[in-house]
Amino acid sequence: MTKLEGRWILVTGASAGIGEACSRRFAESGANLILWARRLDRLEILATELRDRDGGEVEIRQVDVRDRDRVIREAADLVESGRVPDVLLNNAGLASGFDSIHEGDYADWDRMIDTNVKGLLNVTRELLPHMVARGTGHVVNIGSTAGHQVYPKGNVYNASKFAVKALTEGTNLDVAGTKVRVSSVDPGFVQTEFSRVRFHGDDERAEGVYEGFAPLTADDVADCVLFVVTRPPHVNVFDMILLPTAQRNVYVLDRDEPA
Ligand code: NDP
Ligand code: 8X3
Repeated sequence: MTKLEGRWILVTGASAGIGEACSRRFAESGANLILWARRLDRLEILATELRDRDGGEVEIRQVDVRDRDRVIREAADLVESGRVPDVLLNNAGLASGFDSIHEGDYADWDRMIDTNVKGLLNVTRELLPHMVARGTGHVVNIGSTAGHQVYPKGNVYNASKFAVKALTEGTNLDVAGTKVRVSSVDPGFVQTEFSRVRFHGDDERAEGVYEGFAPLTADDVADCVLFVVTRPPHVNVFDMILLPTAQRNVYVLDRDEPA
C-alpha cells in the first residue's frame, strides 16, 4: 500500500464537489495538500477546516486552470520550493449548456474545451516533467462515463471527456520507462454543483437530474480515488468506472427505483 502521510497532493477544482471530497479524504490520510480553484473564499474555509482537523499542511491558490501563464507561475513555485506533487489530481472541469450541436453556444464550447482539455493539459505539462525527472509520481485524471459513451446533447462535453480518456492513455504511454503512474477515475451521475453549472445556475432543473434515483455522492468518488492512489507502487488502477446502481449506461436510468 502507498501511504499518503507527509506526501504532497495537488487537487485542481478543490472548492466544491468531487475535488473537495477528495481533498478531505487525502487530508484524513495524512497528506499535505495544494488546493487550486477560482473561488478562493471556498478554499480558505476548507483549508482552515482541514488544517484544524488533520494537522497537515494545506496551501491554497486561486488558479484558473485555463490561465496558462498563471499555471506556469504556480507550478514553477512548487518546483522551486521542492514540492513537486506526489499525486496530481486533475479534477477541475465542467459541463456548460445542454444543446444540440446545431444550436450550441460558442462560449459554452470554449469554456468546456478550455477547462476540461486545455486546462488539464496546462497543469500536466508543467508538473509531469518533474515527476518524470524524479522517476515517480501519480497523475489521476477525473474523466467520466461521458468519455466512454455519448448521449443526446452531450456533444462537446462528451468530446472533452473522450479527450481526457485519450490523454490518460497517451500520457501513460509517454511516461514508459519511469515509475510514474497515470490513472483515470470515470464516474456516472454524481450529485454536486455540476448540473447547476451546466444549466447556468438553474437550480430547479439541476435538481431534476437527480430525482427518482440515488446518484453517486462526491464522497463515493473520493473513496475510489483514495483507493487508486494508495495501491502499492507496482499496481496502477488504469481506469475505474463507477456508476450509481440505477444507472445502467450513460443514458439508461432506473428512476423511481424501489428503496
Ligand atoms: P462541481 O461543479 O461541484 O466542481 C467543479 C470544480 O471544478 C469546482 O471546484 C470548480 O471550482 C472547479 N473548476 C471549474 N472550472 C475551473 C477552472 N477553470 N479552473 C480551476 N478550477 C475550476 O463539479 P464536480 O465535482 O461534479 O466536477 C468535478 C469533475 O468531475 C469535473 O471534471 C467533471 O467533469 C467530473 N465529473 C462529474 C460528474 C458528475 O456527475 N458530477 C460525473 C463524471 C465526471 P471554482 O468554480 O471555484 O473554480
Ligand atoms: C458527468 C456525467 O452523464 O452527466 O460527467 O455527463 S454526465
